[in-house]
Parts: sequence; C-alpha cells; structure tokens
Amino acid sequence: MKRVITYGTFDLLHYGHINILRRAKELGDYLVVVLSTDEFNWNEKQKKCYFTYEQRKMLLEAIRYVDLVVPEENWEQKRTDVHKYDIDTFVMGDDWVGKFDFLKEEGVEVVYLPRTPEISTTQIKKDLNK
Ligand code: C2G
Repeated sequence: MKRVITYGTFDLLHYGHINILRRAKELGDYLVVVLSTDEFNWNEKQKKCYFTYEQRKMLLEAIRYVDLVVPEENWEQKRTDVHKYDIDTFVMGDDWVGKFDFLKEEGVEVVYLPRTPEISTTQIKKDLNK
C-alpha cells in the first residue's frame, strides 16, 4: 500500500487542483491531502479564502482521488506528518520545486508535478471582478 501526501489551500476548487490530485493518486494507493486552515492561510500565506476550511474539506472529500483530509496549521508539520501518516511519496506542483527536498531525509520520495497552465484561484477572482 503506497501512501501519498500533498498540501494546499484548494480554495474555489478548479480543474488544476483536480489534475494534481489525480496525478498524485496515480503515484500510489492512498492519498492524504493536508488542507491549509483559515488561520494558516491568513497568517502565513496572506490568503483570504472564499470558502471556509470546513467547506474546502467537504469539497475535497467528495473527490474520488482523495482518501483523507487533515489540517495544515504550520510550515513545520510536514517533517512529522510523513511519519504520522506513514507516507512513501510527497507531491506538490512545481511552483514549489526544491522547497521541500529536505523531506528526502525522512525517507520520503519528493515529486514536483507541472502545474496546470492558465488556471488559478487568483485568476478566477480577477476574471469575476472584471
Ligand atoms: N496547482 C496546480 N495547477 C494550478 C493551480 C494549483 O497544479 N493551476 C497545484 C499547486 O501547485 C499545489 C496544489 O495545486 O500543489 C494546491 O494549490 P494551492 O491551493 O494554491 O496551494 P498552495 O497555496 O500552493 O499551498 O505547505 C504547502 C502549501 O500549503 C501549498
């Protein structure tokens, strides 16, 4: 049973998010999504989410590729999360390339996948505000 983990805000869920979740799940049998809490988003990523944590969690749990959704509360928890959830592979979009290579020291495969072009939550908000 190969276990995969990924992190994110996943606000205004869109096909770019689905693409990374689908590809992440293809790398194993079980996918853990660590979802940024509203506080973490605001304090650490200056992101004001349209949907609350509970709403974003419910949306993710409805996706066939996702097996478990748990909260992301700080930048440091990745090092312990990979042991807590017995993870084999860590996956992020390549906008994060290199940022999490330290997880290899924890015996985890680190994979950065190409982002889906032309779609982002920020772009959706901009387009809707026109
Ligand atoms: N993503 C993608 N293609 C897009 C948009 C997003 O592949 N067009 C990927 C991102 O690379 C990321 C995931 O979808 O792997 C979630 O993106 P965000 O919700 O923007 O997450 P982010 O703010 O990058 O949070 O500790 C890590 C952070 O929590 C990551």
